Amino acid sequence: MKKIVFATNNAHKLQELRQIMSGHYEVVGLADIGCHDDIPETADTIEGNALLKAKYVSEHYGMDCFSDDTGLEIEALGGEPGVMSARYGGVAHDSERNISKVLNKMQGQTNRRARFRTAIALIANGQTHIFEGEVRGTILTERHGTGGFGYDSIFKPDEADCTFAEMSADQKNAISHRGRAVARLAAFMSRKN
Ligand code: ITT
Repeated sequence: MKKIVFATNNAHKLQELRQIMSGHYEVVGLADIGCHDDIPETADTIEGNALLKAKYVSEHYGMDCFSDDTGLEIEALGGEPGVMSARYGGVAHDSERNISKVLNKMQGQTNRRARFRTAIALIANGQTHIFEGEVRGTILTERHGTGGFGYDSIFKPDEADCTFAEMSADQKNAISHRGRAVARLAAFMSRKN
C-alpha cells in the first residue's frame, strides 16, 4: 500500500484519517517519521497554516505529505475562535479551557450559528493542492457527550440531533468538516493512482 505522511501531532486526527483512508493508503503521522519539531503555524488563515505544515515536511523530509488545519467559526463572535481554535483559552491544545471560553462568551447569545471549516494542503510529486470541507451547526449552552475531541461536545451539526461528541467516529466522519475535505482529497488521490 502507498504511504503518505499526515503532518499532524494530533492522535485523534490521525486516527480519524486512518479510518477514512483505510484500504487505500497507509497514513503515517509526524512521530512515525521521527519528526518531533514544533512546526510553525503562523499564517492568519487555516489554508495558510495547512500549507506551512505540508511544506515543512516536504522540504525537510522529501516525502509526499498532506496536512490540515481546522477552525471553528462562530457567527456571534465575528468568526472566533477561527485560526486561533487550538489555543483560544490561552493554553495550546487545552480543550477544556477553549470550550469554557466559548461558553462564557456565548452566554445570553441567541444567535448560536457556527461552522467548522477544514483546509487540507497536499504536496505530492512537487505539486500543491488545497481541499476544503465545512459543516454548519449550532453552539449548545453546555457540554454533551464524551466522544471526539476539541469542541465536539458543544457543537451540534444541522444534520444531526446530537453533538459530534455523542456520535460514533463513522457518523462524525460522514458529515464532518474534516470528513468532507478528506473525501475530496481521497477522490483526487484515487484518480492519481
Ligand atoms: P495539528 O496542528 O498537530 O494537526 P491541532 O490540534 O492544532 O493539530 P487543528 O489545528 O486542525 O489541530 O485544529 C485546531 C483546534 O480546533 C484543535 O486543537 C481542536 O480544538 C479544534 N478542532 C479541530 N478539529 C476538530 C473537530 O473535528 N472537532 C472538534 N474540534 C476540533
